[in-house]
Amino acid sequence: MNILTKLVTLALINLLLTSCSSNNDSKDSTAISIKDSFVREVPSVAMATAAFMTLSNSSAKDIYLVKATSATAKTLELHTHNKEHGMLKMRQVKDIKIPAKGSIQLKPGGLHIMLIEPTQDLTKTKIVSIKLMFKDGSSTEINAPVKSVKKPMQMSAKKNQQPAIKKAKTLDLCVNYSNAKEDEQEKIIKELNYRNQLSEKDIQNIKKSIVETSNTMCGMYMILGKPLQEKSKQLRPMVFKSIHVYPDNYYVTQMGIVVAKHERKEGSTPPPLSVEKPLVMEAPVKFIAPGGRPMH
Ligand SMILES: [Cu+2]
Repeated sequence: MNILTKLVTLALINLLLTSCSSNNDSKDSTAISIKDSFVREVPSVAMATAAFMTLSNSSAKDIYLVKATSATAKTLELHTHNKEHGMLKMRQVKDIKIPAKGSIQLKPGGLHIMLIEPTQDLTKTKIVSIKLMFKDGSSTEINAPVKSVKKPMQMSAKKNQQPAIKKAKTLDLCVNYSNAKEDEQEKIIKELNYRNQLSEKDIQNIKKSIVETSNTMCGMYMILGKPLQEKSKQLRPMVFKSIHVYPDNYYVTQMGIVVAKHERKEGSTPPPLSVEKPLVMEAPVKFIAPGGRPMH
């Protein structure tokens, strides 16, 4: 080998090394970060389980997960769920795209990594190592904890739909109704009905957006929103009256039912909460008592 060939060889090696290291920076695996990974715990007789996680891509190009391997199962496949004839069915996919500057969630009922024929008892294994391979040949390894996912996904999906409304305080449901979306509003009416909060008049008037006597206070809130001001007073045992001030009207409720509506104009005062005492009338007949004194 003469000096020239030696130099050329060295230069080539150098070039290879530098191009390798610059490649390193743009490797798919370095742009990917993974969080919340777990493998579903299954009984030792189960033929398969699945791994879930969130993959984030910090680079400006789409990255494709193309393959996964693990010592914990014979075969690993990339899967998704499709709805067919109203049923969720699993399908193998050739890759999973992690969008540029974005992320993708592998979750029960959606995309997942299927671990077919586990080689270990997953009720005893705590951590599963999975190697994820990307389109450019780079790879990364994750350690996913084994977690028991007790509820079937359909049940948990159903449970997740309603709890906000089921748990909400009645007053909040009444007050928030007017700002809710249309499909939410239907659910709120259903829930308030279930709690026996609404009168028949409410159901009619909510659609008409008017408040009349025999609407409930809840119905009034649903139609008009929260009042500008409220004043309540217990008049006597079991009689509780309130005045609700709205821009155009005062509404008086008694025991939670609208009993009166007064126009609110410049200079008007709210109606009194208690009815004035009846005037003492003069007795219609004057007579002389046995003692001789006039009575009335
Ligand atoms: Cu699957």
